[in-house]
Amino acid sequence: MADKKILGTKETVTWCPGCPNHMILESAKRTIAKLTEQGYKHENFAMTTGIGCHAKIFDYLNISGYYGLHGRTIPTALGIKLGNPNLTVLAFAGDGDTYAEGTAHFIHAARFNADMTLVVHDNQSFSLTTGQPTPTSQQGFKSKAYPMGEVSIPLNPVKLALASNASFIARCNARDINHTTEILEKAVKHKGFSFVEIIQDCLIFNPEINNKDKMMYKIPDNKDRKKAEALADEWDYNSKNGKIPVGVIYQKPRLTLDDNWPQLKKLKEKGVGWKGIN
Ligand SMILES: Cc1ncc(C[n+]2csc(CCOP(=O)(O)OP(=O)(O)O)c2C)c(N)n1
Ligand code: SF4
Repeated sequence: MADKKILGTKETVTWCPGCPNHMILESAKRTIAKLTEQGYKHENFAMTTGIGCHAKIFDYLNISGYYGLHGRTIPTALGIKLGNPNLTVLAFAGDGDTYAEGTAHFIHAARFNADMTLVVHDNQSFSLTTGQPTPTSQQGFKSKAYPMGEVSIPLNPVKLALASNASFIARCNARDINHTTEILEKAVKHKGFSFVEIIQDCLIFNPEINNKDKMMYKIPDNKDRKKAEALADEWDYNSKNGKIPVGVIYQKPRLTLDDNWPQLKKLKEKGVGWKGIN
């Protein structure tokens, strides 16, 4: 097992004290430690990030990878997967990253069903750049960029994932480390594109939407499409009331990118990267 200690680094953590990114890091470490106990190899994990507060996780989590570009977390992860389909690839992204500049990548990664995990730290704000609204920010969100308040209706990422035929869709609460670890483990084990939307507070730039813990309730793993659509409808990223389902909202395995592409299938069967078949 990769001792949780070796999954950390010597870098000074610069997230604000109390920022739930600390908890997402802890959940990621626990997940990897648990999976290595079950036979996954520490050296076979690879990560990518975008640019943002969330992306600093690259400096604090001791696995190989690539500190990517803002909005390009997903294609970078996909590139790693195409280079060696035997790697266990985790893409850490922000909501700005994924649902603004990276929207097209999100849709197509879900369609391609590459066997990788996307972890979105959704704090409903472009936080590193001091709090402009993202596509999941609530209407009325006031910031220096929008002093009159955001007017557009937020998009619902769970609905977008369903419409894009994602084969695994989950949501969890950054502050619930045990549950997040459970969900991340299921996401990594899922064969195909797994999307985990983590609801995260930003203590500094969008405090109006913080403390949604009381609105959240855990659901049993769901495989039914109609039920998933109903669950996705329960919370629209705007309301400060109502219920927010957390857990596996939808899972339906189907052929992955590796299964559909003979060259990748061959690399998978041989357990090698491209160099290994030359
Ligand atoms: C290609 C590109 N576009 C825009 C930026 C500017 N930029 C850097 S971080 C950031 C905001 C990140 O927001 P989000 O992805 O939601 O992450 P958070 O900081 O909230 O964790 C932006 C817009 C950039 N560095 N590169
Ligand atoms: S600005 Fe917000 S998201 Fe960034 S580290 Fe601070 S609390 Fe976390």
